[in-house]
Amino acid sequence: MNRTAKITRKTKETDITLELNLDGTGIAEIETGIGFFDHMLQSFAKHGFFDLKVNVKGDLYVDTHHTVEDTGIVLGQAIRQALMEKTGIRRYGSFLLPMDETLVLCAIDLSGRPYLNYQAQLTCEKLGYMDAELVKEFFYAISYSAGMNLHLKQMDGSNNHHIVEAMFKAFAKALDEACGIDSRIQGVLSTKGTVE
Ligand SMILES: [Mn+2]
Repeated sequence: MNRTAKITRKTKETDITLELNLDGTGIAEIETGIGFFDHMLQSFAKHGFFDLKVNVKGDLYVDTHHTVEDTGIVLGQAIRQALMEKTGIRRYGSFLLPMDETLVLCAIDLSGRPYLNYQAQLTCEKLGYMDAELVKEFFYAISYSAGMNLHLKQMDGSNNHHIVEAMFKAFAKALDEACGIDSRIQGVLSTKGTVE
């Protein structure tokens, strides 16, 4: 079974086409117009074993805000759509990802209820061409559009590139676990009977 989604979303600010396969191998074709963001999305696909195609034509003449935020919205929608009724999935996932001096914790509950707890101290304004403050906006957008409880916490680290890359990789690993199928689970893993 391949759990996939294809979403197109066009506004006056961005024009996005995104294809996601949760049961992929990590093949990524990313073009957002923001080099650092492409690098992060490629890391996300690779380390989560997700196949991901993203094409964004955003209003980069304004700044990088709409492009990053809207890509988060659409990626969250794709995750939600690909998971369908969430039958048989583990629902919870977590990962503690080291990258040199950096250590990042990510914990996810695909509960249907959006929540973001983001704790990181970036000390730069820009990562390449991308505004550093947009890292939080990106994860906020995903948590709300996918309906997931997402905790991302920098436990240690000083290099901003490492901290952000570790966040994307920890998120990928935790999401891969949470989306994974456990054959012991009959229906949906909830005493309430639903995680919509
Ligand atoms: Mn890197």
